[in-house]
Amino acid sequence: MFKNVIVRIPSKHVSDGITSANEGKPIYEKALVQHENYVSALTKAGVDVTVLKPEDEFPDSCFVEDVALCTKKCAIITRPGASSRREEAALPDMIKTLHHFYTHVEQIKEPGTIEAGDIMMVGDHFYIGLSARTNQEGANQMISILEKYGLSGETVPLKEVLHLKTGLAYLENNNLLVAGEFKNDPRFADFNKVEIDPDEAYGANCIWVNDYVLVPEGYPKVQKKIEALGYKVLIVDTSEFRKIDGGLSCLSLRF
Ligand code: CIR
Repeated sequence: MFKNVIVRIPSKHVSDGITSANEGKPIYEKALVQHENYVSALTKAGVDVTVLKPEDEFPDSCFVEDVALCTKKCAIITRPGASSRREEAALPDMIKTLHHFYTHVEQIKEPGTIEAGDIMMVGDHFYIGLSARTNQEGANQMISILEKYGLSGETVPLKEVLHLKTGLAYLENNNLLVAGEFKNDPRFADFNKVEIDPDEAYGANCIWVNDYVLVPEGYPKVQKKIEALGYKVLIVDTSEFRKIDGGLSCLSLRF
């Protein structure tokens, strides 16, 4: 069960977020409304949501998932690989909030880089994508920290997607949404794999929150597959975040 979630209100300059998508720029006012609806869906799923104030000078700062890993035992502040995002991990209100919830707060150090969108938690084990943002050194540091707390980790090289969780979502109960390059990855062979079609690949970025799964709006096949597993689905429109490569998981820390 998750009890707590941390989010950050989008920056006024969210339209300047890093992107590889060709879908135009996010509209700030619309992003704000979508973010409010996201918080409402999380609240409905029974978690307490801590809403951090906007940090206008960081266009991508609403994607708080990337700046920390929140485990059962400790929080780990990351060191983002994107240079424009590096200082997001040092924002004082985020650090203060993590210390409020955790006795143990660790930190990834130079030359390690890691963004926690590359980390998927499955119980006490953590899959860590090696991506353009997360390097081997960052993954090694993360695994050492996890092991210090009786947790474990392993790396997964990425070829196509931005972050590991762009193409994978663990929905608990051994259920794993898999898209694209992960469909035949032997590391995930023992999961109950729910394959996402290429035309709905973005829809693989869902989040499990207690009895609910939040699913992005506009992915009916993904929605049906998740409902067929017995989950209660909450649909959230993320169109503005999609324009800058963001999705449901990126917008929160859940623990
Ligand atoms: C970035 O490129 O860093 C942002 N525009 C999107 C971050 C998405 N975060 C995530 O997948 N965890």
